[in-house]
Parts: sequence; structure tokens; C-alpha cells
Amino acid sequence: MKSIQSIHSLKAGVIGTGFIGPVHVEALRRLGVTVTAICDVADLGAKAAARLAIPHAFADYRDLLTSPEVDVVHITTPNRFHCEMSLAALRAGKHVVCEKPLAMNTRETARIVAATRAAKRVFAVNYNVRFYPAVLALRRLVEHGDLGDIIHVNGSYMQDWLFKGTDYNWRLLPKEGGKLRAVADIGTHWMDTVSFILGAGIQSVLADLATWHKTRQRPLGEVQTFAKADAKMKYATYRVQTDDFASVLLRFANGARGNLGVSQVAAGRKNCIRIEIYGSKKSAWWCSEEPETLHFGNRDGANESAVRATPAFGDGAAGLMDYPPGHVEGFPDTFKMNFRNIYTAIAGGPGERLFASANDGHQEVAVCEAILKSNQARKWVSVL
Ligand code: SOE
Repeated sequence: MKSIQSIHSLKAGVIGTGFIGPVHVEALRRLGVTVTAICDVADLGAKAAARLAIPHAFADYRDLLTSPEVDVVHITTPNRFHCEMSLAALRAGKHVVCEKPLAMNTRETARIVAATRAAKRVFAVNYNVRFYPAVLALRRLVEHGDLGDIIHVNGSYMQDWLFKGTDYNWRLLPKEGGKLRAVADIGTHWMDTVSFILGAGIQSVLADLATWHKTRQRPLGEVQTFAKADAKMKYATYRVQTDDFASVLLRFANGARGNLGVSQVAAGRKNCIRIEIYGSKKSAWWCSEEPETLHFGNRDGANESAVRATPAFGDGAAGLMDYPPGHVEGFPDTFKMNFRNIYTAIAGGPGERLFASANDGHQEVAVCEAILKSNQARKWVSVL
């Protein structure tokens, strides 16, 4: 149990206190990692430190980076800060866990990849969906050839938290989040997860991006991710320049074809990831709204379902589940297991590195750029 003891001796600092920063804090604590510091502008860091009982609060991230009480820096800010903060954290000798997408464009992500190589530190991008036990199980099944050759993959990532014209968040603004929104924010989760399962990257894309709300109402004041508008709020109208939804055709390096739908205006779909893999022997499908069950499709015999942590589920998630079958592991657990894998690597512990690297994050942004180009040119575009 050497690596577990080492995990416990590592100290984390979190930059950003919106929706996802506290999710990182909770997952780290469930692993037994001490969160020593938190940072956000003005008094937001201090308020979060008081709320979450974190000893050190900073208003300037550079002060968190010089703290000897921090070994691993978690970057959970709007995307436009990711590059600057990642490079500074590596320069300060820290390991980094950065939220996705890794940065605003491939110029930035290439700099992070180069800096990671030079710094000899662990750099992870938080593609947490990889750590649903069903996703890990699917990866193992594909690797072992249980589904046969992969013919095609179908699926979607649907949400409704930006359904109304009054729903607002920094992600809607290209200067905060980048030129792509739904595709970069949630589509890259799906594409990273499927590439991870198949062991094959995306080589080319044909994309159709669409914006349902051509203009939206921006509340005067900041609104947290997933927060609902308040009837008393005052609004300003602005033109929307990012995608509400998209359809993307994909070609993977192993010859498989893919078909992805993404939307943040899909009423009733709160956070729904669907992955269907069609192989030459059988099919397998999974949905994050029913995270504990894998389904298998057979041409001749009956279809089957397997519950997590039972023999029919396979052993792909061994060591990355803590609860017996029937005790649901879901979204928060994916963070815990991702961080367990990352912190074990930082501690020099054993086991395969399953988390997304800086290079994986760079690839996802390269796919986003190809999607943007394809939508503009109305044709297939190769990824870098
Ligand atoms: C908002 O769309 C969001 O918080 C994403 O940014 C996360 O990556 C996803 O896990 C949940 O939804």
C-alpha cells in the first residue's frame, strides 16, 4: 500500500470556486488528500475557504503557486486562464490537474505539452467521464476483442441548463470559453471517452454547428454554472456567437465511423451521455443516466444487461470502484477515481496511467479546431 500512503502526503491547491472547484475539493478529501489552499478573485477565495474549511485563501493565483503547502495545482477557472496558469504552475514545479478543454486553441495547448515535457511533472486534463466503471469496462472489452472489430459508434451528450434565452454562464462568451461552446464543453468529453474506449484517436470530422438562441439575455451580474435565473434579475441583450447544438460525423484511426449529437438546449436532458458501440461480434451501449448498467446486443441470441461489479460486467474497472453492486457510483465518484489514478502516478505508484494527459487535451482542442473549420467550409476536415 506504498502509493496510498504517498497519496495521503500530497497537498492540493485549487484555483477557481465556481461549480467544479468544490467538486474537486470533495473528491480529493474522499481520497484522503489534504486541500491546503484555494484561490479566486476578490473575496471569493476567502469565502470558499471559510465555507469549505480550507486553511489558506488567495486572491492571486501566483501566491498559491509559491506556497510550499501545495504540491498539486487544480485549475478550475474559465478556459481563457488555463494556459497562463498551467505554464506558471509547471514553472513553479507543481503537478497540474487542469479542467477541460485544456486551453483556447492549439497554439496554447502545444505550449502546455512542451512545458510538461520539460518540467517532468505530471499534467492531467480532467476528462473524468473515462472513470465511470462502465466506460473502463467497455475499454477492456474492446481491447480484448470481445465486441469484435468496431464498425461504428453512435451517441450524444445532451444537457438543458442553457435551454432558455435567459440562462447565462461565462461559457457562452467566446472570449471566456473559446470559439466553440457545446462541442468544447461537453462534446469533447464524449470524443475523449470514445477515443479512450477504442484506443484510437479521431482523424477527420464533418460538422454542422447551430445556434438556436441567436440572441440571449445576460443577467447583470455573474451566474454560476447550472444556476437558474432569478425573476428579479435585470438583463442586457447580446448576440450569441457559440454553438447551442451540433452534429458531427467522425472517422477514427482504427477505421471505425462515429456519429455524435451534442446539445445544451435539449429540454429534460440534464446531463446525459450516451455511447453505443457496434462491433462485428456484438454491440454494447451505456448511458450516464443509468450509470451502473452495461447493455449488450446480439444479432441471434437474447440481448443482455450487466450490473456494475458483477462478473458479467468484466474486470476493466477493477481497483477503480469502491462500492459493491447496487450502491450507485456516479459523477462525483469519477472525479475521485480520476484523481486516485493521477495522484498514484504523481506518487510514483504502480498501475496504468488512465487519466487524460496534456497531449490528450491538446488532441481534443485540435479536433475542435477541425470541427470549426469543417462547419465553415461545409466539408470533411482532417485533424492536425
Ligand atoms: C457544464 O456543461 C458542465 O459542468 C461541464 O463543463 C462539465 O464538464 C460536465 O461534466 C457537466 O457539465
